Amino acid sequence: MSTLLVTGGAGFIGSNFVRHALEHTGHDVVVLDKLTYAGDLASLEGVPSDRFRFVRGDIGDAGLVGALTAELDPATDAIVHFAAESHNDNSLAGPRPFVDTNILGTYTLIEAARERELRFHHISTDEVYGDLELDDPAKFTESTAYRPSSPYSSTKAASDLLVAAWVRSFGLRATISSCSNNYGPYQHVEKFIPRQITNVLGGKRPKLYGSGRNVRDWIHVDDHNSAVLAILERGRVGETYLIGANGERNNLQVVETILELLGQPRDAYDLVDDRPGHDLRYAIDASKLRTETGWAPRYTDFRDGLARTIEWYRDNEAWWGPQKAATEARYAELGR
Ligand code: NAD
Ligand code: TDX
Repeated sequence: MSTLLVTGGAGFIGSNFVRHALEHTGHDVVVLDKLTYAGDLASLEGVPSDRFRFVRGDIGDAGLVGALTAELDPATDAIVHFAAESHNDNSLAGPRPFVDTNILGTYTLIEAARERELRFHHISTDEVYGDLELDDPAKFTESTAYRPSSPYSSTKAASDLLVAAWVRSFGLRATISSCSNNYGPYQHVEKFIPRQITNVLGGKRPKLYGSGRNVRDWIHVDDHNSAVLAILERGRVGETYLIGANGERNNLQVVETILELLGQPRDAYDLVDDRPGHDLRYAIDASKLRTETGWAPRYTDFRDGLARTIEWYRDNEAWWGPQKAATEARYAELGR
């Protein structure tokens, strides 16, 4: 491959992917991003301009998508599709943009990929499988039935089904990856870990939904992105791969670790109203990915990865500061 068309490359995972791909591969990168509230060109500052181009636009704009895919060579190039409306709380407050971007936007991209016979990689989420009981020894695998709970996860599930149908019906050369919760630099302050870190840095208390017992399977964003590259290079077309790094923790444990790393009492948090329909637990079995591609995570010590992430937010208030007040105002309206 020589050029990757990366959708959503100004968002959290996409911008980290762009840096990772430019650093670790010889690919050039073209980013297509609408720059919604979640996209920020500052997340791409300093990437080498001779191998990188930014295009502002909507993945649902068939004319623009067609013009960009016309530049790609099916023999060498690929589309890596990160763009999405990604926040569960926003999907509960206003689902429409999730339908437009996650479903119709993905449809627009796979139609363009089909026309040009381009390799396509679709970024999905473990949330398409719904949730597990807290005491269930099981984890999600590629054969777990889809059972999404929220407007966000149901639109991600719908987009996965479109991609899978385009593989079967039209021979689209696509792969899908479904990853667990990411953490790391450049994550929007609306998400759990950055919200709590920046609350504490600003002298405020972390906010835990419900009992704080819900479990997420945390993975560092660089490990997610190295897995995506492994799938692009060595994954089998038509297959889905789950990405995870055995990082299960409940939300209370994560908040206690953040407080401890920031020198605060471990109980200096508030319990707030629960999220409606709040998924209990996610857990990933990544055996297929590991066996077929040889991928392994580098950030195996969550506490260490979290400490580095805290340092990044401490050093980069100029990046997150402008979003913080508006984000907390939205949460205040929701009572969370
Ligand atoms: P994000 O919200 O930080 O970034 C999304 C990016 O997509 C933004 O730059 C935004 O401007 C752009 N975008 C939104 N709508 C667009 C449109 N219509 N056209 C073009 N660009 C548009 O999201 P993220 O956390 O980086 O997630 C990236 C992908 O990874 C998503 O597909 C998400 O479902 C998936 N995912 C995220 C996680 C996680 O923990 N964050 C875990 C698993 C999977
Ligand atoms: O202030 C908070 N307090 C709190 O207790 C926030 C923002 C969240 N939470 C809880 C809800 C979840 O149990 O923390 C957990 C993580 O919440 P989010 O960061 O909103 O992530 P989640 O809903 O688990 O979804 C994330 O992982 C899967 C991403 O946002 C999705 O894009 C991805 O698909």
